[in-house]
Formats: sequence, structure tokens, C-alpha cells
Amino acid sequence: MVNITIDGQKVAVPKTSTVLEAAISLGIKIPTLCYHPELRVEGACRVCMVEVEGARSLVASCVYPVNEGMIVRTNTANVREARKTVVELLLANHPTDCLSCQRNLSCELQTIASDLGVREVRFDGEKKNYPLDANNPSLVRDQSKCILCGRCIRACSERQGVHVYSFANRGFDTTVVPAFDLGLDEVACTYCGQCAAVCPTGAIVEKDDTEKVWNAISDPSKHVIVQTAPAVRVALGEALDLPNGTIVTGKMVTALKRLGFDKVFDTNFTADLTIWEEGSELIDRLTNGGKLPMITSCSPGWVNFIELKYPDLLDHLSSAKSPQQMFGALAKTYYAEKAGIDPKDIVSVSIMPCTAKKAEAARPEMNSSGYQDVDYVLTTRELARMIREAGLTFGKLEEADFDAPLGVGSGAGVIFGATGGVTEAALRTVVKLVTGNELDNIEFQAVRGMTGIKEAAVPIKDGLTAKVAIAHTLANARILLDKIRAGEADYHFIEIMACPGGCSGGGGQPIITSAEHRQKRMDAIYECDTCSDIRKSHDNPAVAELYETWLGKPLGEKSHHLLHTHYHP
Ligand code: HC1
Repeated sequence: MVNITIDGQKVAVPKTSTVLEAAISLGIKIPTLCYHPELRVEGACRVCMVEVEGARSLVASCVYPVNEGMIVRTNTANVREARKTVVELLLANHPTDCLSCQRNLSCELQTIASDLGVREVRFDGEKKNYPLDANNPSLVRDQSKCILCGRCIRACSERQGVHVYSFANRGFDTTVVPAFDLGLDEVACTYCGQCAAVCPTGAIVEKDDTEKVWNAISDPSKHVIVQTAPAVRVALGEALDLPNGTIVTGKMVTALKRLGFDKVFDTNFTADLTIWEEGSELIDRLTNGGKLPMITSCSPGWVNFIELKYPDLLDHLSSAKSPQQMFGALAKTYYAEKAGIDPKDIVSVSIMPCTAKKAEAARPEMNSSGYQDVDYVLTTRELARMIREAGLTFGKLEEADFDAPLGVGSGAGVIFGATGGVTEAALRTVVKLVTGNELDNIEFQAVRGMTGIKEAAVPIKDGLTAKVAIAHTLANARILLDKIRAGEADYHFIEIMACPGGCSGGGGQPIITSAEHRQKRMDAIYECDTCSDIRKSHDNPAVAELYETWLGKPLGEKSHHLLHTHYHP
């Protein structure tokens, strides 16, 4: 440990700490823009400057290491003036459309300018004016709003191992761009949205589809239904002034009804159905010599990644569609029939924690109902904006239940939203399918938690132990895929989710600010499971009824047509 003094307060910190980390441990807030607690430090923006006794000039606290006896001042006139100047220089060439920017009131540059008391910009800089990159279904890039903090570059490279972005040019012309300044639709972007999740300004945001949904709701000839993903219920409240990790399932259902949706359903229903289909596929591969390990296919950022980077391994992917797309296919067939509604009049909306889900819904093969199965996908952030726009006081809404029959989901379905959750849900059901017996203990701690790659060996019956592996983030996915290529992946089943923590940390969720914040969402997901009346997918009575009355059996002809898909090398 190293003893230092910051603003007159003594503190002992690990000797590998930076001055910024030491200040955070004392509860001293130093403004930062390029710094992100879960990414490598860069020292690019210089907003976090502090005085260190004996240093020749102000230092960037995010990269400056602590030393024994160091004396730091974070709030001197010099420091305040330097920070203000840096922020004013950033604002001097930044667009001034804050009021209409998607990040208005959640922009870190705006907040820091306000916190530092910037009331005028003393410099008259040339404005940047780049065209929008919006030729893809998921993300919009506006380089004019980019402050060159480099967070998106680091998230895409370090967290995801995808390496879409890099700096280009020099001086005023410096930009952050994909290779050759191509659009995101022209490079190997997975649309996971982790760049948007770390961007401090409105330079990278989700494509806003709220107006299309408002229009559908206003059209009296349309029957507008909505499904909500497992992870939305543990994050939506954060964007609507409730504490991190608040479970808002019932309020969310009420809000969706008040917005005007005709029916409010739960993606957990088709998460349970996925377990039936995917579990049956795994058993089929195990008994009939299919390709192993079988890998999950529900995270569309992950599916894009394997298609782009490891096309030789595509036959490892389960052919099961994601729960979002299974829901879409059933909404315009099974539900349409049951409700006596012409599928052409159904508008199917989903609320997802994920930007890649927008691209997934737009894939040309996702039309097995005869129509586009899911018409519009909104992220959690977009739904929060609609709720605000409608003037609902979210925290005061009463709670309501999902509608039947596509609103019945199990605890196994809800844990899809946390890394390891799909595996745990599958194990709960596969044991039953293989042995006919119910598990005594349905909680598999070995597959839970934030470790990047988890492994477990789970006894199923005499002579059969399921070897499973789980990765979250695409950088971790790469490690497992390289193992498969090298012939070293001795697993039966692999779960991969593109985002850190799984969907609870999706690129469309309210911005995560710390590891504790992330953990609160994960804890809330597991609380949703323990509070569920039904905790195993095979106990979901609505799914049982679907098979009995309409679908036939898992992997049957109708299932094959509606619930399974193929991939593009
Ligand atoms: Fe997910 Fe899934 S868990 S992919 O992370 O399988 O987005 O939440 O909806 O489809 O169910 C996302 C979450 C989500 C699907 C399910």
C-alpha cells in the first residue's frame, strides 16, 4: 500500500493505483471523459487534471500513478481553470443542437460542462460537419459529435475483439472511423452496441424507431402487440428515476398498456420454448452423432460475429431462432389464429436490451409467418423515452400482469438475461428430458457470475456428464472458438452472449457506470427467478398447450418451419 494525501485527506491505496482511483476511494469526484472504469486508460481528454506537489505541470489523474507521500490537490483555481478551458475547447467545435440530441440530459460532456460552471465558450472554433452513418438497422454514428475520447475504439477492441474503429487523420481532421471510412454496414460490425454503451456523447446512438411505433399505435386498423425481453425489467427503472437494479416488471406492463399497445406479452414465453427446441436439438446431437459442442444462437451480436469471423464453425450453432424471433413467428401465426386477427393487421414490436436485435428482426429470412415476423425493435432506452414522452410517472404506476397466452414465462426464461442463464435454464430441462426425473436443486452456481469464461461438468445420469462452457463478450467468445478450431474444446454445450454480463449489460440498456451497477442488475435477474411461480421451462403450461394444440412436438415439422433458421457464411 502507498500513503498519499488528497485535498488534505490521508488515504492508503494499492501501489498500482492511479491518482484518479485514489480520489474515487475517498469519494472525491474528478470529472473524466475518456476514462471508463471497465476499459484500459488512455489519458486523452485531459479533463481530469489535478495538481501534484513537485510535478512540473498539472497531470492527468486517470493515468498518473500514486507514490508514497504524494500530495494531490483536485480543487485549486488552477485546476478549475484548466478543466474549464479543456471543456470549452471541446465545446468550441461541438454541435450546439443539445436540445434535440438523443443524449440530451444523459450526455457526459453536457453534465461536465454544467458541473464545471461553463456558462460561455470563450473560443470560436470551426464546427465539424460530417455526414451521418445510418445505413444499418441498429446504430447511428455522428462524427460531428465525437470528442475523440477513444472509448468506442477500446470497447470494440478490448471488450469485443472486433476492432471496427480506429483513429484516422491528424489535428482538427482527426476522426474515429471504421476502416477506409466505410459505414458500419460495410465492415465487420456485429451491431452489439457496446460502442454506444460507452460513448459519452451522442456520437454513437441506437437508431430511434419510436416514431414508427407511435404511428402504428395511432393506426386504428392495426393490432399492435409488444414482447419484452428478460433483461429489460431489471434496467428500465434506472432510466426513469428508480434505483439501479429495481425490478419493474409490473410497472413496465402497465406503462406499455398506457402507451396504447393492444397486448403486452413476455419474451420469457419463447425463452421457455427455446429451451424445449434447443434442449431437444442437443439431445438429438448427443444421441445421433451431431456436431458438438452445440453453441447457443439467441444473442444476435454473437451470431453476426461467428458469421463474420468464424464461418467455418457455423454448424456448431443451434438452429433454434432466438426467443425474439420465435415470438415474432408465433405472433403472426398461432396468436393470430387464436385471436381471430388477420396477421397482416398485426404489428409486432419488441422491447430489447440490445441494438443487434434491430438487425436480427430485419434479416430477410425472419419472415416465416409470411410477413416480417417482428416489425419494430425498441431498446430499453427508447422505451424509457416513450414513457417520458407520454408523461407517465413511472414510479407511481400500479403493477399489471402480462396478457395470456404469450405472456406466461418461467424463472428459467428470465435468467436468459444473465450470462450463464441459458445454460442453467437448459440444464433444468435437459435433465428432465433425459432421465424423466426432476432436479432437487435447480440452481447451478457454477454457471453464474461475471467470470469471462466459465466451465462446469454436470452429471445428467449414469454414464453421461454434460460438459458446458459459457462466455460473455465477444473477446471471450474468440477464446472458446479458437479452442474449437484447435480441437481442444471438450464440451457438449457452449453458451455465448455478446455483451458483458449477458443481455443485462446489452448495448441498448441504460448506460452502466460501474461494476457494482452491473452486479445489481444481475442480482435482480436471479431474484426474478426465485420469485417466479414456475421455474423450469418444461413446467410452463402455455408452452405445453402450444405444443399440444398447435405445434406438435419439439423439432417437428411446424417447429422446423417457424422456430429454426439457417446462417450466412
Ligand atoms: Fe436477450 Fe434473449 S436473453 S438474447 O440476451 O435469448 O436482447 O434480455 O431477449 O431473443 O429471451 C436480448 C435479453 C433476449 C432473445 C431471450
